[in-house]
Amino acid sequence: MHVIRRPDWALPESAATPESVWLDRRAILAGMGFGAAALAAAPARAMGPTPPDFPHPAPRGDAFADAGRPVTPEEINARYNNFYEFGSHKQVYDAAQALKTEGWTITLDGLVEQERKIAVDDLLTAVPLEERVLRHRCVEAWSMVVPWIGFELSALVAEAKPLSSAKYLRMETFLDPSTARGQRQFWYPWPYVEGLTIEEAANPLSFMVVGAYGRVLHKQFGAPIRLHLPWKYGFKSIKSVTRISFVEERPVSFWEELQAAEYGFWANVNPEIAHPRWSQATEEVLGTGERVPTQLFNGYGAQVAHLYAGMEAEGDRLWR
Ligand SMILES: Nc1nc2c(c(=O)[nH]1)N[C@H]1C(S)=C(S)[C@@H](COP(=O)(O)O)O[C@H]1N2
Ligand SMILES: [Mo]
Repeated sequence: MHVIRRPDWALPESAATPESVWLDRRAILAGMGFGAAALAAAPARAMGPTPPDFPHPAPRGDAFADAGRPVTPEEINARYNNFYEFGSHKQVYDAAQALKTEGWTITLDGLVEQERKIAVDDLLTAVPLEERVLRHRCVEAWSMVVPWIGFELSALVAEAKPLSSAKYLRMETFLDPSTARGQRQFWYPWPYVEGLTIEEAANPLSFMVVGAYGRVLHKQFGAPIRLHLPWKYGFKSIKSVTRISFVEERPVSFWEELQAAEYGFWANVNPEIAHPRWSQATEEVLGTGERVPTQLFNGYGAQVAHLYAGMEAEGDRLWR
């Protein structure tokens, strides 16, 4: 994610060139005779502690058993994350281990019958859990495939009992600069915020994630609970959610606040609408060195395209 509003001197070099850092490292490894396979086979040394096996049954749903592409190896995925709370670069797995996830709660407030706090541990015994193998497309033009464990966001909305006046969900990540060093970078508008419409939240594809690769969610993936919206650019999939507010006005997200012309509210994946500074036509498949064509709605149009029917007036804003 590039942010150009602040002066160059304020930008750590790693934040200015996240993609080139990755590509260079890969090129160097390839040149040395280590391809993706060698990376995948590398010991889990730098992955951080391996989380325990997921403690509840979560059957793999037929509809999401196969993403049409191989699953990204866990060791690669767990060492390549966007989690700005722990640094504006990809290698945050170590720093993210500081996150304390025990006793985590989510506040449900705003336009709801009654404001409440719900413990994630309680939630897990109240909702139907399943495993879904899903494609994820970052706005930076790389992608991955992850076997997530989670439940439909609609189940959480049902717990919240929103009023009919609620039009949007505003979601927030924790705020704790003492454990998340990235939050001491004062020029970012912490805490991380994202949002979606009530209709989007009701769509069965909107998924709350609590596990991955058969385990409790790795901290660097946004433990203990994060969102995954597979048809939108990755920044919409907010991590480590602590609060969901039901609101009438469209929320302004973290990235929109920083750079509205580049990162908007809808951010639906579309290969034909370029980011202002790069093409979105293709994507690098994480860990393989392969580039593949990007698909409209990241290939999930059959499930979600109807949500945007008649919204042509939004123009390019639907796609970034
Ligand atoms: N709170 C929070 N959520 C976040 C981010 C972040 O920096 N902070 N990064 C986003 C971006 S840009 C992407 S691509 C995905 C990355 O998820 P992953 O690290 O599990 O691959 O998380 C999204 N959610
Ligand atoms: Mo992203």
